[in-house]
Formats: sequence, C-alpha cells, structure tokens
Amino acid sequence: MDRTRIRVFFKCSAPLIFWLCLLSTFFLGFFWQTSEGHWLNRGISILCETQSRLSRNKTDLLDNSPEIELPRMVYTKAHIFKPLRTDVLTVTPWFAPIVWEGSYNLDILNEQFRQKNMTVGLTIFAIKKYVVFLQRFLETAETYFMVGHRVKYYVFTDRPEAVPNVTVKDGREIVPLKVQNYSRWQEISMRRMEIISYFSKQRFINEVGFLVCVDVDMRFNDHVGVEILSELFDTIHPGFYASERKAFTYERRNNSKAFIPQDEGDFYYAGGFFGGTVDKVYQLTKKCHEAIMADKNRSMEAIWQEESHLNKYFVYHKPTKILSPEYLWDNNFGSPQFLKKKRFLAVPKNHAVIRNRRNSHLKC
Ligand code: 4GW
Ligand code: MN
Repeated sequence: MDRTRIRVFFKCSAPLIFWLCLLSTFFLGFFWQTSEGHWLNRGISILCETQSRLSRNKTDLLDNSPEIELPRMVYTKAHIFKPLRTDVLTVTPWFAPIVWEGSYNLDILNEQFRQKNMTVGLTIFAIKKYVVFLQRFLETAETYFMVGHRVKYYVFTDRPEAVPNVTVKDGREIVPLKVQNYSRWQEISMRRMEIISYFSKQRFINEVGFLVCVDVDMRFNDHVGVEILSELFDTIHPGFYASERKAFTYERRNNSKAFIPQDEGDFYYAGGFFGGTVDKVYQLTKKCHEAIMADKNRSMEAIWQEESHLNKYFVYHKPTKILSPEYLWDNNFGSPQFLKKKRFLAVPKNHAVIRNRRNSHLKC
C-alpha cells in the first residue's frame, strides 16, 4: 500500500533533511569553538596546555642544557688506519667501548668529566672479618682511584667503629654506613644488591652522579679513572675473557631466574666491579634483588649468587661500556701479553682465617 507514499515522502523531504544536517553541523562546530565551558572542550584544552607546557620545558632544556667546551688541547690525533689496539676487541657489536690501556685519551675524558661537576660514589661492603681489607683498599684508592675528582666512599659494615681512619684528599670523604650482617656468606654477598638499590633511592641519587660498586678484598695497583664511567658498565671476568659461551659459568638450571640458555650471552661479567649512573644502577640492583628473592621463595640459589643474576641482567640490558680485565685481575691468572696494566688486583685471602666456609673458586 504505502510503499509509494513512503517513497514520495522521502523524495519530498530529502532536501529538507540535507539542509537540516548541514545546519546542525554548522551550529555544532560553532559551539565547539566558542563554548569554553563544554566538558569535552575543557578536556581538550587541558591536554593541549600540558602538551605545550611539556614542549616549553623541552625548549627550556634546549637553551639551558649545560655546554661542555674543551679548552685548546694538543695531542696526537687518531688515525683511521692506525687502530689504537690491534690485539684486542675495543668495541662491542652494540657499540659499547671496551676499555683497554692505550685505547683512550685521559686528558680529554678528564676535562669533559670535570666540567660535569659530579661526584663519584664508590660502594664497598666490609662485613664481619672483611673489615681487615679496608685499610689497604682505601689507601690504594686514594693513590689510584678517580685522582683529581670528588669521591664518596660508602663503606657498608656491621662494625662502623672498625672502619680505619684513612686520610683522604680534598673533595673526598669516607662515609661509614651501618648494615646488619647475615650468618650465611652467600647472603652477605647477595644482599649487596638490595642494599645498593635501597641506598640509591634514599641517598645516592641526591649525592653522586655515578656509582662504582666493587669487592673489598682488592687493592688498586694502577690508574682507575673517569674512563670507566658510563650509564651502565661491568668488567669482563679475568677467568673467562677468551672463553666460548658454553664455558661461561652462567646459571644453567632453567627454574632459576638467573637462567641463561646455551646460545645466549656476550661475556662473562664479574660481580666484583660494576657501576653506572645512579638511576641505571638502581634499576639493575633492584631487578637482581627481586630475582634473587623470587629464587629464594622457590628454595633456589643461583650458582654464583648475585653474579649469576648480574650476568642474566646484562644479556637483556646491554652495558654501555665494558671494562677489560685490567680493571679486575687476579695474579692467579698470570700476566698475559695483552694485559698492559693490572689496575685493580685481588688480595690473596687466607681462606682459613678470613672465611667461615667457601670452596676456593675463581669468582671475582
Ligand atoms: C665465606 O666464608 C665468605 S665470607 C665469603 C664471602 C664473605 C664475605 C663477603 C664476608 O664475610 N664479608 C663481606 O663483607 N663480604 C663482601 O662480599 C665483601 O665486600 C667481598 O668482597 C664481597 C664478595 O665476597 P668475596 O670477595 O669473598 O667473593 P669472591 O671470592 O668471589 O671475590
Ligand atoms: Mn672478592
């Protein structure tokens, strides 16, 4: 019946509908532009404002970012066909430098760092009998570590009264920090991750630009300076610098958080010398501590404790700089040709006296 009627109706009213739509679009657009109070409009303007404030901050940064301008310096220039070291790898495939003697110009690096006006924090743990290492550690650090720069030695110990009174140069300071001791040595070693992450947030972030975290049973034997600093760095373990992956003593049990499969990993990194900017060290130590606790909850302990977790972390967070074994050597490994300097050396331990129980191994 009504099909024709309906068709006629639509035919007649089509232009009307068209004009109605056009008009409403126009009015909607008008109110969109003018009505300040509209909730959608308010939302949009807040968004725009935040955006412009953000980009204003970025622009401010452009104008106020500190400039590092070197003075006139005279030195032998680098030459494309004369690599500074031909016997060792000096850069990783992800373009992180590997620091070897002869591969850097310390004057340039020192000048750049000085202009940043930063302090370096060095963390060491001397718990229970390990306080005996402090004297020599601190004395040799004063001779070789970050000479000419500001340093804070953060000494974590259960016996602050046993921290020796070593005289330090201007701009340098020894800060004893009391921590509890743990009965198991593995716990002492692993809890360093928890303590460093906690103090990074509570204190280090406000006091230093970089953190260097090392073992205390060591002595400085040659220059260790700003050439080591970068966002995130670690040292190649002196026992594995030439090893194939399969020989790395990574955690191989796949139910541990530190598990690394046979076909992954770049280097075997030492747990006894790592560091970086405070934010990066915080992320690393926090994540390693969480992984250690997750293992603990399943009654697991990684084969080389925190060193295993550190190695796992570096598989997926590549270090931005790597220190050659010059920076962590043990004379038990001899004196190979490529090793031009032994900058930081393991102090032989009288295991019977200093330790409660630990099989002699080559973890650094
Ligand atoms: C076995 O009886 C022990 S005790 C193994 C480590 C112990 C220990 C370690 C300790 O009693 N007190 C202490 O402060 N530590 C800290 O952990 C100290 O900073 C030490 O350098 C670090 C790692 O232990 P380590 O140097 O003995 O480990 P390795 O032999 O792998 O360098
Ligand atoms: Mn050690």
